[in-house]
Amino acid sequence: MSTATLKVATEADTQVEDLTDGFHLVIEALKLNGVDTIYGVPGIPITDLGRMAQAAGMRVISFRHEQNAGNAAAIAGFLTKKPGICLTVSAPGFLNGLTALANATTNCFPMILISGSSEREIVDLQQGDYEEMDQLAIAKPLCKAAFRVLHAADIGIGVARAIRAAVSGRPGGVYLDLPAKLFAQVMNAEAGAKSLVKVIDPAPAQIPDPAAVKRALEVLKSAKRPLIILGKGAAYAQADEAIRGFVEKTGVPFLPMSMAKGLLPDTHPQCAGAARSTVLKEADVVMLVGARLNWLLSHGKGKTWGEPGSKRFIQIDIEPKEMDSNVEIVAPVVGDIGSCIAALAAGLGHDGPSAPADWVATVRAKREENVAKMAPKLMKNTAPMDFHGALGALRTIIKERPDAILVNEGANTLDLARGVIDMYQPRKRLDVGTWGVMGIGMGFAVAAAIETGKPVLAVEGDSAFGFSGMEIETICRYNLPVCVVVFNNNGIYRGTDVNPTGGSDVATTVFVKDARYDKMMEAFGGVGVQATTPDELARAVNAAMDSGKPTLVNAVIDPAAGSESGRIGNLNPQSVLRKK
Ligand code: ADP
Ligand code: TPW
Ligand code: MG
Repeated sequence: MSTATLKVATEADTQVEDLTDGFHLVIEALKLNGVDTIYGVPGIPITDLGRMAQAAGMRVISFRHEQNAGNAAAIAGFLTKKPGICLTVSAPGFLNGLTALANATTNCFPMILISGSSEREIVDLQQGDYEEMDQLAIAKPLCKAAFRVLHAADIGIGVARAIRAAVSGRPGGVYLDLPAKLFAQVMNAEAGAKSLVKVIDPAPAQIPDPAAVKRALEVLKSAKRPLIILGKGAAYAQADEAIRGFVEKTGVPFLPMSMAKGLLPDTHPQCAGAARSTVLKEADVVMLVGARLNWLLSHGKGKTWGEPGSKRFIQIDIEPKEMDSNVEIVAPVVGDIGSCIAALAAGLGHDGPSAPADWVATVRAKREENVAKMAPKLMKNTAPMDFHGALGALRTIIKERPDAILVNEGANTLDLARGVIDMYQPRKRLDVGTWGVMGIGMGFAVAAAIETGKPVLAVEGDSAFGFSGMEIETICRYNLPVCVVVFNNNGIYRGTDVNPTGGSDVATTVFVKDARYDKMMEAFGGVGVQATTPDELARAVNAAMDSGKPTLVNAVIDPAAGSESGRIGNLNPQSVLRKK
């Protein structure tokens, strides 16, 4: 604590006391728990906290908007299993970070939003303090846990509780409220050091009940058409070898959810990604591994799932309340995925594969048929490009560079890239997640580069990019190996809609025609490229990945190529009065 102490002479210089303060205690508490990076935006009352954290050897990454810093922290949590830290100022900065905190909680990503706040006495009497807001109360319903520290001596406990809350059980977002006064509070340095807590075993293993494991294996073995669905919880768990071993030992076809792609390669013989509708409709036993039966899986019922009553579900999840959330789960296995998969694998014994050969063959045939159907679309070398032609080029790049991280958002740009670009390694695909939220792009890209040191390819719809586009300055400032490809179709879903009144305002989904997003990157010293064909696109992206220079490629996409809301247009409510 040498940099964090202040010597104060008392009683006519006869005694000297070492002091510390709230600023230093917060930094030491985080460092003690292995936090080495903070994502945030400076300002009153946390400017000096950021400065001092940097001086103390932490990486402090300043963003242009708190939502992007929050998204960076959230995905850092997903990638590392340690809580990502986002640091913001009071009320408006806090609110800007809150969307990311809520999104992290929804996606089960561990993060801690630390916000400075105003004087409690003034806030609670609503006397109009600088950036006055009852932040703790507002954060509470949007995160897993929310804490406020009022005394410097409690900083260690506050940080420890925040870390445990974020990563134990089902991971999620935590809010930590630090009022301005706390930072300047002074206390004895030795007592301060003793008050800090190094969290032991922050995410304890949760071992499943052997009876639950046995029940699950019996259901799986009784299946005629079994299917394993891997979700992002399985990717988060970092039990990669165990999961792969289990899936291969059973021989059961597997379907990866978007961010679980690459846990086993999409080109694996058991991968049913290209036979999605067939396996969902026809499977008789479905084992969910870290995936929820939410809207992304049509709630486990309806047309997608074939005949009513035709399925039995096994679910592995750390959250007991998740079971039976949408349909009956006949074999719930509650525990952490690493422990559950280990127990299931041990229980399999030497019985060999449980997947009947005719089912495996059906799935494989469907998959090969669909892959063959798509192949010619990916080879089109036209200008302007359509989505498939452009994505065909990017698919080859990820195949050749499987350790690159793919960030992806948009509507058509998202849904089509998910299907076209095969992933080969775990936790390499980062996207809009459970909410389908736009705006994660540049925050995710920055954190992916910082946390992994790997090259990042961010494939962005032109609308999606706009939500966080200013952070390309951040990418240039920290000289990160990020290549952004903007799929520029002049708008949201399409660039061809017209104002039905014939008035001078353009249609609600249409942007400036032929915008040059590449010029934005040049403004900050990065590389900007305009690409009108898949060949040009491939050349530009390969050059960016080789050089590691911040790059933005404006990929010119046919404005008429997209469809409304990508693949989820069916979720749009329909007005009976709307004229077609
Ligand atoms: P996807 O969107 O990929 O289908 P979801 O976000 O819906 O995935 O589901 C992830 C699930 O994984 C959540 O229900 C969460 O509780 C669970 N989960 C997260 N981490 C673990 C873990 N380490 N062990 C077990 N379950 C986990
Ligand atoms: C925070 C609604 C879903 S997808 C999208 C919007 C605005 C943009 C689609 O256009 P884009 O992609 O990115 O150009 P493409 O290839 O189809 O043209 N606000 C938030 N989240 C969401 N999901 C929306 C709005 C939306
Ligand atoms: Mg678009």
